[in-house]
Amino acid sequence: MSRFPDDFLWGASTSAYQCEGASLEDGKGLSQQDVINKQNHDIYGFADASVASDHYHHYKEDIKLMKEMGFTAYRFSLSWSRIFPKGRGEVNQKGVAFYHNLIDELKKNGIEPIVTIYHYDLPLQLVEEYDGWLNRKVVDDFANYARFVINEYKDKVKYWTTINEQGIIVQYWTKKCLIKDKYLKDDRWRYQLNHYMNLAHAIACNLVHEIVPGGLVGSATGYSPVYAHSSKPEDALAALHANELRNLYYTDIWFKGIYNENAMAYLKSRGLAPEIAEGDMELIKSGKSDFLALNYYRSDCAEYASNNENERFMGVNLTGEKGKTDGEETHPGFYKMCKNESLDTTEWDWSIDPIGLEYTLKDLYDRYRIPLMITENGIGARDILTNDGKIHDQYRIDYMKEHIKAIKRAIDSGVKVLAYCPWSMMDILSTTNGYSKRYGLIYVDRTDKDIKECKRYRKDSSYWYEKVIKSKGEEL
Ligand code: BGP
Repeated sequence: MSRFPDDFLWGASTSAYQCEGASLEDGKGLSQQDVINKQNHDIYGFADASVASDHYHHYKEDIKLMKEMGFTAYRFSLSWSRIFPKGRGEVNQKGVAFYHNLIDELKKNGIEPIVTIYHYDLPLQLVEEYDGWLNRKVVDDFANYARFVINEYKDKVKYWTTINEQGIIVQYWTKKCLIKDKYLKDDRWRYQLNHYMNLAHAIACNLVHEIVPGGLVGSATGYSPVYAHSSKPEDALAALHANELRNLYYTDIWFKGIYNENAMAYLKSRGLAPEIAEGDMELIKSGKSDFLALNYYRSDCAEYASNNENERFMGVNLTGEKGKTDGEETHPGFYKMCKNESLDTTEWDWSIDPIGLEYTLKDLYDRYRIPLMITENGIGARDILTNDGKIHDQYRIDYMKEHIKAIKRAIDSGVKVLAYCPWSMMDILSTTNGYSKRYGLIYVDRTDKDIKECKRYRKDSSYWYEKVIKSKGEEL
């Protein structure tokens, strides 16, 4: 393999509530994820977010491990309720200091911070007060929080991502947001909250450009390209529709400042379209993104759906037994998702498709001519810690190797890719499967039921990745 560019950033990702723990320590307020994960704990037995991987207390050790692996970047998120325990108003100085310390420690070790402003963890207070993302008031509170953190860390942070995975939030709104029962019957709210996020995203882009000298900003999107199930024209059209509603509905907003027309026409026909107030589209247009951050795990497949089908959103596999995903997303008369028989999957039914990453990078670059970075990519698995403290995760090495090759092929064909930050730096609390499904390069010794000491162990993949990074991608 030939080398990656010298300025290519190599690292990995995490998010605050999934790794930090210390959910009520040093003045932090509760977030909606603290509550959602407590519910998951009570219903499914998954770990809650109170300790998670205890990164709050282990951050120096974690950065030492990043340094050992040769990281030049680390993508993480700020916890809004650690900084504003009630969402706005009084600032928690200990929370502010935690992120200064974290960023300083990264920089001391030559690691570029890539900061996500929002990764699912809205302060609980804002949900209790006005239903969180379902109320337009959240946009002002987000703007206040974003202005504060951008200003606070402006001299240390160049790369900012705004909101993590709006499209995934629309699909899994009750897992990513705390939604009161009264809204659940009306799926229009999914698109309404996304509209508020579009306003928040635009505001954050403008703030980075106003406040951070040389600052670069973009959204981090959960992106799966959609293939047609067969060469039948109606399946090809279904794949086109799925790509519009699941992907371009978001990316067109960020890079063209418009809602994708065909997706919007479908939403209007089903009574699902968001209300757009006067001036909203102007604000959206004003917020220019400098790059797109991609969270790429898998591709998807769509086929024709008749008008008689029932509307439904993405299903989830809670057990890690292949084939147990509880239903496929369906939009009557538009498309429905289906299994791609030509791809293998993880135990949780996520297809494994490195070529899909090459396809995505080339497709997005063709459409928008913007630099891209990979802020998530990885395989969830049941890793085993052996008696001699090893984790033999060859499947992760295979997965990452093929995806890195795909990125290189895209770069060689002219696509501008800035960074590779796989998911995740260490084992963290999975959004849907607790600690039974692990993604980390570093093993964290705890289970859903037993927190133990959260001791860190390097997995085989971390030694392999170290060689990759140190050879700038030459030694795969
Ligand atoms: C992305 C999220 C992450 C992460 C990852 C893996 O959608 O941005 O927060 O958790 O997916 O998902 P899961 O933990 O559900 O397997």
